[in-house]
Amino acid sequence: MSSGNRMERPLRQVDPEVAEAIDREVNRQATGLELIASENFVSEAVLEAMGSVFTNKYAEGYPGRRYYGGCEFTDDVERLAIARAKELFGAEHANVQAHSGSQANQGVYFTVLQPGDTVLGMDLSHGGHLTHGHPLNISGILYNFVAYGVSPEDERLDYDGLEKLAIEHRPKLIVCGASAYPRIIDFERIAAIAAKVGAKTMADIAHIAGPIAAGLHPSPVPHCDFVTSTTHKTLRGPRGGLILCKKKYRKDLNRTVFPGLQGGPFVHIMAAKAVAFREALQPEYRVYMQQIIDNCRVLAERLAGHGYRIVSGGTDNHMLMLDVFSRGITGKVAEEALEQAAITTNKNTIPFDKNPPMVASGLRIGTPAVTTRGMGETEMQAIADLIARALESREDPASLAAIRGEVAELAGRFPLYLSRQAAFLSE
Ligand code: DSN
Repeated sequence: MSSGNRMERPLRQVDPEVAEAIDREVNRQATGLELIASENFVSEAVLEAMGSVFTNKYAEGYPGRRYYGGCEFTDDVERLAIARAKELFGAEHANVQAHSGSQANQGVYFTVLQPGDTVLGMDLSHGGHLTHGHPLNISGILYNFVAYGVSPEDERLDYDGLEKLAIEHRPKLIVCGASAYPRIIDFERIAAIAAKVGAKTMADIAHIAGPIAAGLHPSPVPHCDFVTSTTHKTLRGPRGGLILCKKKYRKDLNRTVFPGLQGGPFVHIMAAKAVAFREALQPEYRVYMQQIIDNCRVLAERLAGHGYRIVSGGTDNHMLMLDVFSRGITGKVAEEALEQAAITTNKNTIPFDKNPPMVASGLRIGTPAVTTRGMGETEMQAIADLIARALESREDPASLAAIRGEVAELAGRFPLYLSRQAAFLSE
């Protein structure tokens, strides 16, 4: 067999097992309700760029200064991604090479911190992120993170408490941003606290990058030294990281990402980031962002109507935190029951949780993915009703199976990746 033939055989022939797993995943995504707040469905254009021949290319370095030949088209896509990221967020500099959000955060830490330095970060159990100082993460292992959190009264960020901790500990860096916090974050106020104590600031906007890009959440870019993000959540791009910063940090930051932390960039992913940023620059994207926020508010109100406590009393963004333990159900049991009904969520600790993280008292629920499918407020009410029924029926497999059928019917009215489903459905 010639190498040409080998190259052109379809996945289904080369590796039927992986092909089948992909088919089944296409089907799972299409027939269920995806409510994980950090997930979304990318466009065919983003998928095409990710699956392009740029995956073959080594390109250590930055546009115009590479350690490999043949980088002229790589330079084109990286320059496009950088220019679009800067335009989208009004940033002075963008590094689009970070492989992930975690590496984007490390990129900032390694640029401005020395091991042992003191940093303030939001408590993971109050909605922060693993990479903001958890003792088992490299951030918590290398640096002396001190946690701030939300106030017990209203479950909103306790800015006065944060300021007290900043004055007491004189951190070198204040990290803000969250992965399970449904309210507006006052980045300007946090930057003012940092300025008072001579700390630098890093805002991790992985979750709310979309609302910020659309002007629907105050931006940290004018106020913070560094802004990090993933590109695959509300931004609806490929799985990857992004770092924005002031011009004065450009050289140090770029040197930290490469050669400090990473080798060759994922050129196919940078190409897909460029496509996603272009999509996010279109007027329709702002409409989409407004809809995920509106949808989330409706979902929260309807779930509250079913007797569930919503952490902090509501939501300002794309996610809500549902206190299922207020109805005697653990997050773990709730997640598993909903999964049987093809409603995908994740258990999550809520502030001052009495249950451990693998059990948890809450569910984190987000609307980016279902909104991408075109669902609106009517569907959110139906989804809240389905969630409430599934939780009521958590010990009744037959009822959960019936709800699963209703979920498939609802999902079927908002088709997803139709051309990719064909192979599976024709079997
Ligand atoms: N795992 C992501 C999330 O679900 O929020 C954050 O890294």
